[in-house]
Amino acid sequence: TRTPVNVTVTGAAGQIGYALLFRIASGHLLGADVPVRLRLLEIPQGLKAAEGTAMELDDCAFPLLQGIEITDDPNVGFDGANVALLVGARPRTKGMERGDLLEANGGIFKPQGKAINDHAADDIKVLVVGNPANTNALIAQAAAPDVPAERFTAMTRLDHNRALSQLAKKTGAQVSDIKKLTIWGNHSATQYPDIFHAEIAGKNAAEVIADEQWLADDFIPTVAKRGAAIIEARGASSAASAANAAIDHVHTWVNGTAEGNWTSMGIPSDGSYGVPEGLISSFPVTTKNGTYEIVQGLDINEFSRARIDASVQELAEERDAVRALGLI
Ligand code: NAX
Repeated sequence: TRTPVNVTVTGAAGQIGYALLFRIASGHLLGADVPVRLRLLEIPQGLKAAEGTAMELDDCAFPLLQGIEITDDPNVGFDGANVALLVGARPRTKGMERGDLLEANGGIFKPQGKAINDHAADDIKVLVVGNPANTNALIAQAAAPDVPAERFTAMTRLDHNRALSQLAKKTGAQVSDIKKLTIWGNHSATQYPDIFHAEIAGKNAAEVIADEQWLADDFIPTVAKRGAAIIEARGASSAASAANAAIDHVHTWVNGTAEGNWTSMGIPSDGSYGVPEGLISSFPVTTKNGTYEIVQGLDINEFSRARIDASVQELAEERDAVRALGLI
């Protein structure tokens, strides 16, 4: 039998947490043969609801679930963590300026980064889901100098999956026929879903579509604004699809991408594709044996260049703002 993996989920009592925890416990995060121990990290007001979720987890009698611990202390929550899913964040409320939002989240992600630095297992992998995800990941990473920087990642897999689904719908293909799609940049409205290297049943997607206007006026805004459309329809923000994407992100990171395909992850830039080193930006990546690599050598056309640059510019501004606040 395999050693259990310690998985910490912050914001465990929230709606993404509720959609996420049961799938982790049933083996979808790491594999059907990997036992897990869950740590639920919440703020004091969230502890009671987290206890309720833990009761339901107990009631599922998941064979792989070897324990649940609930805490409001990051030092306890990340102790021995192998995987950390940072979901809890401070949402933007009405009238809140970006600086206020970044500062409030700094108050969450800086101490969590420090606790990860001091207490997590040596092989810790971090996925930041809570928004603004890329910059929150940067804040946590900066507070964890002893952890290799590349272990801090931000979620753009939901955007990736949304783009796959839109493309499948447009072309009548199955999502499983679509490969090599890329989300570039920030998980925000400036993100750039790129189909110029994507393949649909082996054919170049941009050539299959052959409609730049659809790309610019329909596909890109539909993917980028999907979160708002879900809120409008559901009366609440994406939860199950976000949890699913978090599962996909970590599963792919741990278990590898398929030959001839790649995925999108927000990761610290090494300067590839003109993205300033250190920014946590989304790239096309392949994964293998728990590590990832940026796909190199893609030809970036003018249409893509302008959109990647705009999103990266936004990330640089967020970085400068958190730097000015002393958060990194
Ligand atoms: P909820 O408001 O339902 O839940 C958030 C939970 O986090 C609450 O239970 C709260 O008590 C807890 N929390 C707050 N501060 C905490 C802290 N310091 N430590 C531990 N727990 C803390 O939000 P939910 O719908 O679950 O969304 C969570 C985050 O995901 C939001 O920031 C949201 O913007 C973000 N999203 C990110 C997505 C992505 O693709 N990267 C997509 C979905 C989602 O919008």
